[in-house]
Amino acid sequence: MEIWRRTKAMFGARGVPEGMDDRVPAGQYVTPKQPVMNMGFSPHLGTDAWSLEVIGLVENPIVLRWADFEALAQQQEVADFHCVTQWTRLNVGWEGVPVTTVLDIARPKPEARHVMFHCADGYSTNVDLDALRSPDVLFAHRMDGRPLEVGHGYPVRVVIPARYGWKSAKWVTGVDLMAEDRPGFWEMNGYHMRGAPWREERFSHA
Ligand SMILES: Nc1nc2c(c(=O)[nH]1)N[C@H]1C(S)=C(S)[C@@H](COP(=O)(O)O)O[C@H]1N2
Ligand SMILES: [Mo]
Repeated sequence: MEIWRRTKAMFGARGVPEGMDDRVPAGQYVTPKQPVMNMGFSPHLGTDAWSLEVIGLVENPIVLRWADFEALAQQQEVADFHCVTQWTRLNVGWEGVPVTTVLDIARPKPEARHVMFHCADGYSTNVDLDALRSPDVLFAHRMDGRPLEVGHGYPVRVVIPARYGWKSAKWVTGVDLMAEDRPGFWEMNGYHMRGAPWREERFSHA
């Protein structure tokens, strides 16, 4: 793989820069440039066409249009990104709306325990609601100081630093709150239901 060859050239055989071992989970290597990882195609979705629907087990189902979303308090953060195909990118800069802000508006019912994200490319992925309550989980619209590139999820994507990258849904348009866990696109194809990189939860063995 081309990235791996370049990484080894930069960072040595283990693919981890010096002093960064505690930032890189087992089985990962560091890549200097974030690849675009798509199931299929990159939908071209303008801010006018985009909306975010929050449905399922919520007291207040909502549809946020771009203007509503932009008006919510924004947060910036720097976080590491771990893809299950073994690349890790350190210090990715993100800006967006904390997912907790949107959940506070929609008000999950007490029986809601899991979420399915739905995306404009037909992709879906499931995440446990507790993980989404972490303050570093964002609906992001800027990456490294610029609006998201189309390939990285323009106009809005999810970012969940404590999960492998496949849970960070790009071109996100829907959030469905559920009582029971259900598999999304990759989870139906053998990926782990939770997918925590520090536990190396890559695949389910059920
Ligand atoms: N809608 C959608 N979201 C997606 C994907 C996808 O194919 N479609 N790929 C996932 C995978 S496997 C990873 S690693 C990250 C990659 O994000 P990036 O393309 O910005 O590097 O997006 C995730 N989110
Ligand atoms: Mo990935």
